[in-house]
Amino acid sequence: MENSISAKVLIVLGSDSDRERIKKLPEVLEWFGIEYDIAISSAHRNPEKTAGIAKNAETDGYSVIIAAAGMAAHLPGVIAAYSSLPVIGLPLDASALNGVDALYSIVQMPPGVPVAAVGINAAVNAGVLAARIIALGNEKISAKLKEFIAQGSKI
Ligand code: RP5
Repeated sequence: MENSISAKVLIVLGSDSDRERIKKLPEVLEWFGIEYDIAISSAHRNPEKTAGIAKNAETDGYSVIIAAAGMAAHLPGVIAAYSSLPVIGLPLDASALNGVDALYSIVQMPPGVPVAAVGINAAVNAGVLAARIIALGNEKISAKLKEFIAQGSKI
């Protein structure tokens, strides 16, 4: 297998206040040896910045985008509209509805613009899903994934 998929993930957070809830995500990506950058950009407060980040993600060398947001979490959907990369939506518990609002916003994308939703605050699964996508075309990450599964898929 050639390393046709770059081991580089872009994490986009809807707000600086979301950092606390995704704490495990960098740890997971680091375990796999996946490079990442974190951008803070709200789909409604900084719409043009968000569009620019999404439009440039592929040429910037990222293979997967993880977009995390709470409340009416349209961020992953907006990013999926501007980029053809796989987008993993990570709904966060940031409101009186305890993340169910964000989950429904992310999981109910209209046909043709998919976002792969993980569970509420499921930062670990977002990271492992990114690793699984990258492993399809990256020998090093594929080997790490096999090691991860062999040790019980725990981090
Ligand atoms: C979402 O609304 C963010 O992802 C955050 O979870 C929540 C609050 O955002 P700010 O009011 O800090 O912009 O967009």
